[in-house]
Amino acid sequence: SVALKKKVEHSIQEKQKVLNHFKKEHGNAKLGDVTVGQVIGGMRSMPGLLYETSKLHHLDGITYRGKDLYQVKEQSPKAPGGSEPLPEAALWLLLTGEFPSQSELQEFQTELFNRGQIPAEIEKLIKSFPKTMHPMTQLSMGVLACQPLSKFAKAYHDGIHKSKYWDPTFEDALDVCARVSRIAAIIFHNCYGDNNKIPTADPALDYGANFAKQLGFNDKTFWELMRLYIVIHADHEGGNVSAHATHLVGSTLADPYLSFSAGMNGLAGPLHGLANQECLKFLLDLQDKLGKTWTEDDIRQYVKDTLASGKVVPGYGHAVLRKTDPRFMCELNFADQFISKDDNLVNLVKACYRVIPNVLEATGKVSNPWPNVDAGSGALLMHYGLNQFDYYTVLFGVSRAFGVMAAQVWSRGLGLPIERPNSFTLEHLIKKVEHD
Ligand code: AMX
Repeated sequence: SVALKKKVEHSIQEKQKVLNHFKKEHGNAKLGDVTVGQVIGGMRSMPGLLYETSKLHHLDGITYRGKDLYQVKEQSPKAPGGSEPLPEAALWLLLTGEFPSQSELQEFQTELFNRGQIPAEIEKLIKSFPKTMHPMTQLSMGVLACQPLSKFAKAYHDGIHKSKYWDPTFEDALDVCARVSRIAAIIFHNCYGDNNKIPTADPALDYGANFAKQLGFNDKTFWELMRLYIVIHADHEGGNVSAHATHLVGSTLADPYLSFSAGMNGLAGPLHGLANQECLKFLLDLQDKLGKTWTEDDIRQYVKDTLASGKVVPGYGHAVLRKTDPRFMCELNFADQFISKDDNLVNLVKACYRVIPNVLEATGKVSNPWPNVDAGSGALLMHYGLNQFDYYTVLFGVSRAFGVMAAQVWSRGLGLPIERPNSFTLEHLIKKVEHD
């Protein structure tokens, strides 16, 4: 959309002025001290990244351009007759700080639909991935298969001036967001169906509905869930593994396809995006063991046994959050609004929420005993019949594209340099601390 590109260009130019002035005036200001514990402990809470699209607060949760998820849900344009926010409106918000007008939105929806087309030979390549390959591996490879289409890589090769890097990054970022749902739909049918019979996308539908339709789901409430799901998983500031991996690889001027694929490899880890698959497995195992007549005491004991066997309780805890994840609350609210009170699995999610935090707290070591986004998403998807749970992280990946790709436009727009933090061997670290 010409309007969107103009808006992004204008706000990047304005922000660049602020950044340059700020860097000149305050480049040496201190943001805090780095402790040995942080160097050894995964850089937890260490300031180290400029990331424009979203900011996580340890109690309020994620804000997209200053708006928390409840505000996003309330203020976002919706599908006709719908109540959930639209992914393409969230993408516009992440890029510009504002929601699009109705006419801007319609034009943008058409544009994303057109950008989503994948050349036949690349579709054929993605369709040839083996059924048994994990869907996240297929997602990462599917994105890489589209990399030859990168406009940034071509522009860089043709010698583009560095002040213009943001422009082909913007083009690629929108293309990646538009294409990733098509790639994901192909993967779904590669793994669980017939990839010669993928339902066609409909230009009259919005992004979330079209994605759901291509997966083979025609229930309008599921379309609403998909819209909400994509919006709430899109961005979680810059330090989480998928955003940081995308940002890090992008800082080398690797194009958005290469960077996003790297981010997806990080999302595939069980402590990050794969946790939603693990979480559903945890709930189903619990149901398997206890039947559908479980009690809260049964859950308590099951969680204690899980901890005693040296495993984490998936869906609980967070590196930054210290309260129930608002994304989990959005899922619960959706369940309350749309899902009948006799869904045993959804009721189990709710019962776990009543029981698990106390058990985790009692260990005395878990920094955050509250549920994160993954504690609820699987049960909602199961309710609508999406029970291929090794696919769930792919849904997360489709959504995450919106945040990390919008952020990459801004990283190139602000001319952020290649990342290169300092590392130590343990011997160097010990020497340094003992000498100081
Ligand atoms: N179950 C059991 N133990 C847990 C736990 C949980 N849910 N959450 C944290 N702990 C343990 C840690 O393993 C660690 O134990 P250790 O000292 O023996 O190694 C200790 O508590 C302290 O960890 P922490 O400071 O609370 O957490 P962290 O910042 O190191 O890790 C996270 C955060 C999310 C990886 C961790 O809470 C976890 O493993 N949770 C379960 C997996 C999960 O739900 N991941 C999804 C996160 C959201 C996402 O990215 N999708």
